[in-house]
Order: sequence, then C-alpha cells, then structure tokens
Amino acid sequence: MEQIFSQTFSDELIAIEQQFNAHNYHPLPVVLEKGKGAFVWDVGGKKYFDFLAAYSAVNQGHCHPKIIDALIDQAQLLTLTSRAFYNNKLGAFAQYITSLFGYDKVLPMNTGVEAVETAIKLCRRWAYDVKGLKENEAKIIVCENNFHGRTTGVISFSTDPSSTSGFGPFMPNYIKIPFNDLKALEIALQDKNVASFLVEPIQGEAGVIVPTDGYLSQSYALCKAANVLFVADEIQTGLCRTGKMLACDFENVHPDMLILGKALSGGVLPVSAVLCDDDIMLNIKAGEHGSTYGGNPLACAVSMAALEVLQKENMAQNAEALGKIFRTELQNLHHPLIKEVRGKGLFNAIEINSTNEETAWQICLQLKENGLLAKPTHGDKIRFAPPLCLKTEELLESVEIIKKVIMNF
Ligand code: IF1
Repeated sequence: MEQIFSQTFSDELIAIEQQFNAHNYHPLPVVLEKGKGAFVWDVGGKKYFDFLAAYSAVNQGHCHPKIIDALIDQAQLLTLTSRAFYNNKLGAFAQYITSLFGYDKVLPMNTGVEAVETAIKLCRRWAYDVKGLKENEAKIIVCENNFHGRTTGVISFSTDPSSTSGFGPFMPNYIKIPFNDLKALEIALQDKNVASFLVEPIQGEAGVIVPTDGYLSQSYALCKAANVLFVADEIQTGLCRTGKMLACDFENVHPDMLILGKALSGGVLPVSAVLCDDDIMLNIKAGEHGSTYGGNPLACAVSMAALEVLQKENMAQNAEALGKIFRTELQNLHHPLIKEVRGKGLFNAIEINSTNEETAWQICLQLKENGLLAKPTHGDKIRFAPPLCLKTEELLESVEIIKKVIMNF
C-alpha cells in the first residue's frame, strides 16, 4: 500500500512540475525530499546512493553539518550587503582561498558559468592591457566537446548542437581544437592574437574524457612559450573530485587562472570564483565587473566551511582510494555491455557497448530500482560521481548494485 501511495504522490509532484516548470531537463523519474552524506531519500522514504552528487556540487556529502551550521550562523547575522559596502566575511574568504590555492587574488561570483565569463573578460583585458593585442582582436583557444556553461557567450564556443542550436548569433574569436592534442594546440598558438587556452583538465559532460598523462603540463608549457594564459576550468574536476585538490595537481600544473564552482559551497548555495595573480586580476578596475550576490557574506562563510571540510576529512585521499576500487571492480567484470570504464578519483564513467541510446537510460532506471541514482551523459555513457564522503563498505555495496544491474540487463 505504502509503495502505491508514494508512487502516486511522486507522479502528482512530477505532474505539477511538468505543468508549471520549464521542460529544460529530462530527469530520472524519482522525486527526492531528503539528503544526508552519500544518500538521498525519495518522497516514499526509499533510500538511494547518490552517484551524481549534483554534478559534483555535493562533494562534501548532502547537508554536511559543518557547512549547514556555517549557513545557519551567518544567515542569522548578515546574508547580503552588495559590494557597495565592505562586509566582514569577504576579506577572510579571499585570504583563505588565495592562500589555499596559491594566487594573489580571487574574484568571487555565483554560478560556474558566471566565473567562466569572468575569466574570459579577465583574459581579454590582460591581452589588451598587458600583452598589447589590438582591442577586440583577442582570441581564446578551447577544446571540441567542451562544456563550460550555458550563457550565450559561453555556448558561443560549444561544439554540442544541443547547447547551441537555435540560440545564435554567437560571440566570435574562439579557436576550437581537439582535446588531448598537443600538436593542434601548438599550431593554434601560432596565432599571435591568442590571449588564453581555456580547458577542462578532464572533460566531464563529454563523458569523463581523461587526457594522456603529460597533456596538461605540456599544454601549459606551450602556452607559456607563446605568452598565452593557461586557464583551467576546475568547476567539476576540482575540490578533491579526481583524487587531488585540483586535477591539475596530478601534473603539478599551476594554472595562470583557476576557475572553481559547484562544491565550492558543498551544494548549499551557488558560489564560484576565479583566482589569478595581480598582473592579470588588477587590469579590471572598480565598476568594470561584478554581480549583486558575488562575494556575499553568506557565500563566504559557507565556502570557507566547505573548503575546510574537504581538507579535514581527507576527501581527496578518499576519492583516490575508492576510485581505484570502483574502476578495478567494474573493469574485472569484463561484461560485453561495458565498452570502457574510465575516470580519476571518484569522477568516473562507463561507456555502454550498445547502438541503442536507450540502453544507458534503461540501465539507470534499473539502478534506481536497486537503490542507486546515476544519469547518462551524451547517450551511451553513464557518469558515476558520488559524494567524496562515501565509505569503502558503501562503495563496495554500490559496486554490487551496478554489477547486479549490468549482469541482469
Ligand atoms: C546543466 C553538464 C556537468 C561544468 C564545467 C562550467 C559549468 C559546468 C566544467 C557551468 C556545469 C553542470 C551544468 C548542468 C549539468 C552539469 C554538467 F552536464 F552540463 F555538463 F557537470 F557535466 N564548467 N556543469 O561542468 O557551471 O553555471 O552550471 O554552475 O547545465 O545541465 P554552472
């Protein structure tokens, strides 16, 4: 009886959302009402392993007590002043995050794509004021199959029709090259009007595409030789997801510009940031960039707690260890349905060996029935990215669920 009630209730909630909310997503048919750590519960009280972690925004685990405490304490004091006035949290946050990542300055924003747009403006301004390029001629090199957000400016350099079709016209001066192709980068860098190279250290939306070892360090070296800024979009790969604080750390690359978002707030409210040194950051003067909520005291308090939790709970080390188990267990399955298992840390995906795009979706529906939530990306790949607080025994239980579904499919 309980099951029928909760299914009916879920259906009603889905119908209401369908009627009054835009249809810009196609969610898995599950209605969630509670999250804690690596788990979420639907309106019928059914518990699931959350293997999406809100696209890596909930690395610290759902409703982490220390982050929620920081939210509640600050929310009862001061939430937003705008940057028209100083507040007592932004300086502390800026000092904390710049010292943690090793940069002179931070420019705080809200969503990831706003930070990407901010990075683009900083690169162009640096190109004109420091590199000496002619106004409006700066170009930025990006990779095919990139995902950096959904504003019209950022989709201007997307190669994914589902991101771009019907949204033109687009911003010019982007050079698109294949990901993980140093020769293509070398050739593109011959254009003297290039300001920067914007890259995801691992391409997430494209299906967790891990580049060859050395790609990041050699790309960085090519950019330095060409006086071009190396800009890492670590919005999804950063903050312990791949087994290090930053994916760039695997190759000891210190990007000229670092873009963070998502787990920067532990999934509590949108916080993003661009970090770089003074010779880049200080070219934007007072009144030339900003946002109503950027750097608000609530976001600063939450973000400092979110960053602290990652370090104190050794989430990078945990991601590294559990990720190895995850990939080994699934690779050893040698199941014909699994074309490839790839990833780094707890940022993984399996590529489904099926001509039918529906297969990955059906597998995710079966996973849901068995208590694990994951979602396909680009048809035939299923991304597995749980919160980094997952325990070893929970990972092993999750792997058993995945194996069971694959074997019975
Ligand atoms: C959706 C994808 C993931 C990102 C990188 C910038 C942004 C994202 C590397 C923009 C955001 C989100 C957006 C969300 C789904 C999710 C996503 F599938 F879209 F591509 F994670 F892979 N750089 N990614 O991954 O950050 O403005 O969203 O805060 O749009 O459906 P945002």
